[in-house]
Amino acid sequence: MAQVLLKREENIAIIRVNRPEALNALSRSIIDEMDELVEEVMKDKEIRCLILHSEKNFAAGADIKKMVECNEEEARAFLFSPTYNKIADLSIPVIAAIEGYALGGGMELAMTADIRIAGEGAKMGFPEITLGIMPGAGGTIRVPRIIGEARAKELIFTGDVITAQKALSMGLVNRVAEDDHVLDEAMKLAKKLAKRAPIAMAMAKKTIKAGQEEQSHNKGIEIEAANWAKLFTTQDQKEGMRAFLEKRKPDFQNK
Ligand code: CO8
Repeated sequence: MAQVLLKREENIAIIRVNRPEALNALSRSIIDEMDELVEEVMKDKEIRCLILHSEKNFAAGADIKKMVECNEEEARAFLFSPTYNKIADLSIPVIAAIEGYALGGGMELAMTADIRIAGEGAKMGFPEITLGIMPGAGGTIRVPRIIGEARAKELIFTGDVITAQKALSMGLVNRVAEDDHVLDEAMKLAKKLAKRAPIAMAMAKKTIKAGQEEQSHNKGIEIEAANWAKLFTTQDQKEGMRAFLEKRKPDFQNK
């Protein structure tokens, strides 16, 4: 059974994670499947807009069960950034339609989109710090760029999970919609964008990115990947993730 689905509605594509039993937590194999679908979208010149949307929960982060016993090298290999960068670099506009939980690596996926629409009941954040790690899929670079350094630090340092309204006030999402209408809102916007001049759209997207200093972004991604994986040499990472899986509070020892 496919863990990631690609749906087409006229010239709009929708990519969906399909792992409801784990709130769409993202594993290596899910990201590999997603990568193939993103490649398909890239090749299909008819597609004018991509929507990232999963039923009920956008994604409750990277799979903690798969990461808990990782060493530094394995954590390095777990990286999602190449696929996330591919999505962010698509020449067509990308909209994230966020329902339910969008946490950690799930929220980092939403940050690859150009525009985010959240349902009223969505819960978003970067809880990595509560697990003894930090964001590792572009979050340390994209979040400060999108909402500013101080707000990004507050979210990443506290690990707080915030409401859609709070996310809107921080600029983390563009709009809030009724829970049942998130995808409709995203489709409405996608249809509007699909009517705009595609070459100008691609050029505008590329130019905005260039203005955000591409080189330092790539350097940032490299540093993030190395430091993220280094955290898997700490006892606190094991404690944080084991505590989550054992459903208890972590006891961090600064080791
Ligand atoms: N990984 C694995 N399993 C998960 C995850 C996850 N991230 N989130 C939820 N699940 C599983 C639960 O273990 C549970 O499974 P089971 O029924 O087998 O026990 C099932 O989904 C349902 O979850 P809950 O029973 O916990 O549901 P609740 O409604 O009580 O709670 C929460 C929902 C609050 C979302 C809770 O599940 C939670 O806190 N999940 C973890 C959220 C989190 O910490 N996410 C960040 C993970 S770390 C990360 O994303 C790092 C990103 C770095 C990216 C770079 C990668 C290379």
